[in-house]
Amino acid sequence: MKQIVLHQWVFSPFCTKVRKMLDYKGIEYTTKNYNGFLALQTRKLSETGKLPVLEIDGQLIQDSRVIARHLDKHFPEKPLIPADLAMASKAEILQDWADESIFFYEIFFRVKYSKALFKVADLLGEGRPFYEKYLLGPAVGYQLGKAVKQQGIARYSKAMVEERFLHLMAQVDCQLQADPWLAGSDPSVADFALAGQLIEVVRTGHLNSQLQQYSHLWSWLNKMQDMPSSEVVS
Ligand SMILES: N[C@@H](CCC(=O)N[C@@H](CS)C(=O)NCC(=O)O)C(=O)O
Repeated sequence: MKQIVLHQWVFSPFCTKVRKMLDYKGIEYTTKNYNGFLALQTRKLSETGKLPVLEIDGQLIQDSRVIARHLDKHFPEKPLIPADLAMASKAEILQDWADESIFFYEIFFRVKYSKALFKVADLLGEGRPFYEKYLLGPAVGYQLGKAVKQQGIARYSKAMVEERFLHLMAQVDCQLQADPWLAGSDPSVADFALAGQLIEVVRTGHLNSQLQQYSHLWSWLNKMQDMPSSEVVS
């Protein structure tokens, strides 16, 4: 059997996306967390230093999209990219939207709500000497703040960003009223990419009561969250 290790941060939407894809396919894996100062070691895993990185029998694969394609090639059951070409293109376009646009809403909410930032600092400090979270928490907040400023979303007010985000979620709710999954009759990269982001927005917490009103979206997200895990915990 292949030895599969997911190098991750539990609060990274892209790492959640990969965990869920592995779970969906029923592929057994272990995880390695890079909390606290261990984050410095991610530079050795890939040229960007970003996570997730999936290690399969010693081979390191970076980027959740490349990982999805690799998984489909080597574990073809339950494809993440639909076989139907029209559905495959829809899935890939929605994946890109979730990864490159919704991601910035998710970061915005984290940065603008101090409770959300404290939650991330707590998760970042798990299993590490207590002072690491106090040193790294503000650094992460600063980096994320810089990212949303550069991308542009941080120039808008909280109220405006929330309204835009909820408007988009209403559109997704309409889609999910018509079809159970975002692209085709089964979960695809579109579902995993969006769920990865939204699970973190839900962790942030301040929009949960509004999100719950989108009943199709909310029950779809619950299905994604409740997917049985195939992680092997030693
Ligand atoms: N396109 C990448 C994005 C990965 C990504 O941005 N990961 C973030 C964590 S959410 C990261 O590693 N940030 C640390 C850094 O940029 O140094 C993917 O899909 O895997």
